[in-house]
Amino acid sequence: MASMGRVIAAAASNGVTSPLRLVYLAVRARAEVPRLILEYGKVEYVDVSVQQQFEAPWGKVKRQNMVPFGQLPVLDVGGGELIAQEAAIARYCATLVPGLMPSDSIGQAKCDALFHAAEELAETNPLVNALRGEDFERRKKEFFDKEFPRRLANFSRIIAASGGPFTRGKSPNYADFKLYHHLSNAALLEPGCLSPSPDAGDAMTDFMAAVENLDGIAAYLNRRPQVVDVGKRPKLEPNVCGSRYLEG
Ligand SMILES: N[C@@H](CCC(=O)N[C@@H](CS)C(=O)NCC(=O)O)C(=O)O
Repeated sequence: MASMGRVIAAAASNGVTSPLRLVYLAVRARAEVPRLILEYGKVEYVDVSVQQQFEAPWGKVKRQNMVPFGQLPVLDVGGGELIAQEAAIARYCATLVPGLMPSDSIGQAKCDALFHAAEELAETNPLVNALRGEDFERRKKEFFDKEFPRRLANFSRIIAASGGPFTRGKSPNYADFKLYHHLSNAALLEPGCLSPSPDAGDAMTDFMAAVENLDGIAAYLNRRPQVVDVGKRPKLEPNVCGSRYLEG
């Protein structure tokens, strides 16, 4: 990655120079990918709760259409201008980090395809953060029996064909953080699910290690809240949205 100083990511389009504000809930789900990208890029941002951003509870924010689609996360890129939808937020964040987004449109489309293919592993979000009891067990079994193996096989093949360790070869692209997030959720649910196998070889373990060793990522992973009591009463410990609160 080219620039390693901590960057105040002005939203280039509107010239605002305040740190980005990532607004989300205390779960390890749809804000995690933008967060990983910003941490890797050393882009200045703050994690804020709904109450901190809007000075109102979620119910009111949603009812009064204070966020574009009645959903979180949203990213305040300056002066209250909001970007919604995880994919759009992640893509925007990636444009702030040298090297994560190819400059040509075909390369960009290929990264987008990887991102959206990894979205097909998004069942890991509710499984890790929300589901409980029988519902958890049933959906977990369905996911690991029907969805996970074929999707993992595709990614293993793609990584191996690229020469690895990332999905497009030697350096990471923005979709790698999406894939990493869902695979690390999967490994929380089913330890060993990424282990080397005759089908997949060691592409996935190498991929995970390569992301974890990226500058900025290891420190963030050590610092972020842990998910506890998965499948029973899942929650983050400490129960904060993001990890910046832990610093001060
Ligand atoms: N397609 C959206 C999905 C966002 C989404 O489902 N957000 C959930 C939290 S993870 C939400 O806002 N739930 C609260 C609600 O709908 O009231 C994205 O990718 O950002």
